[in-house]
Amino acid sequence: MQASQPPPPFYEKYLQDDVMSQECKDLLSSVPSEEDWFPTSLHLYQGFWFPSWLLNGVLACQNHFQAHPSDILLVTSPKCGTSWLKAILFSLLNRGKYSDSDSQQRHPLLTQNPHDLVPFLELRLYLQQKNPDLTAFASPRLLATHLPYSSLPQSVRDSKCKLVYLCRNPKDNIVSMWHFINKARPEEKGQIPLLECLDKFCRGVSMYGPYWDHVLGYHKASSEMPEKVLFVKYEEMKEDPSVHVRRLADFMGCPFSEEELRDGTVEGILRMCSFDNLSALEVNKSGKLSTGLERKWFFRKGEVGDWVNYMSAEMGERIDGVMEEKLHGSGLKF
Ligand code: PAP
Repeated sequence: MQASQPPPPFYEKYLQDDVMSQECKDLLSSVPSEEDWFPTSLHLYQGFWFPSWLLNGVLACQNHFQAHPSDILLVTSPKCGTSWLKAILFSLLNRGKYSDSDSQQRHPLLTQNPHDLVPFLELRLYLQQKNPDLTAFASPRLLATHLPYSSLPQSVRDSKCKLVYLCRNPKDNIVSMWHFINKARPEEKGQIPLLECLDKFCRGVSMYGPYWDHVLGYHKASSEMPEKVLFVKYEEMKEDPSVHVRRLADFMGCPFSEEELRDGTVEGILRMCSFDNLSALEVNKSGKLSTGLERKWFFRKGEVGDWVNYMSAEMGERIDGVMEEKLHGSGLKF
């Protein structure tokens, strides 16, 4: 009897010759590249590193996405708490529909993963179709991206749409990414040593990296256009989530009423979106996203400071040193 073949890795379909545009193929063969962990290659495009399987989606998004002034875009580097913020932003915008106990039983987060409810642009919509029809999205459209500020589609930068940017302490970010990559890699490729991830990160070579340039781009945009870009840290959200949920609601133009503040709406949203609640739901324990990634991979620990359980003090100091040097003068600290 023949041994069954393992399923193809999730990215394989996006690398097929008939799926990739000629523009993307030309780019892939002309820009600097590095080995990635998935294991595909990373390519330096507009100053940032993108996996080969993703670049087609990035180009399609840049070429075709038309922002509306009412759009709200969540922006993160991968593994900065995207799933959590997607859940929170979705709940904030749709809270009117699920305010009583009957409608709460039908809350979409109970049966759908945050990534299904708030789709990525380049990492889903424009990865799966060159120019997807977005007319079915209700206004305001809630969408997400990992793109750096300087690589956003021109219409996003030109329009009055709003951007919520979430970043995270790089040490926890690396540890989270390392776990994720090791789950997503084909089993026969084995595990990647954490030190290898760290070495590349410190050279700026990570998905959508250099990490510091990603953060700095949005930090600057937020300082210059606070009405357009809200800059949020995962650690601050964890420390005082209700303050930040109110800040998010104000920024998105849907502030809490006095009555909502009295009747526990903020706490209800935080309970629904908590790590414990979301990670225990059947929908997040099994099955795959349409991109092919397993839903359960997006819920690991959801803690601040978990890096100490995986990195030596020296490794931590090395990252701190690089970040201090790169963020020098920006007023930004982790
Ligand atoms: P993405 O950027 O690839 O979409 P993202 O959702 O940012 O991934 O990464 C998952 C991280 O968010 C995990 O962090 P960890 O590895 O350090 O644990 C995951 O546990 C965390 N996370 C997911 N849901 C929540 C939540 N509800 N609250 C807090 N953290 C969460």
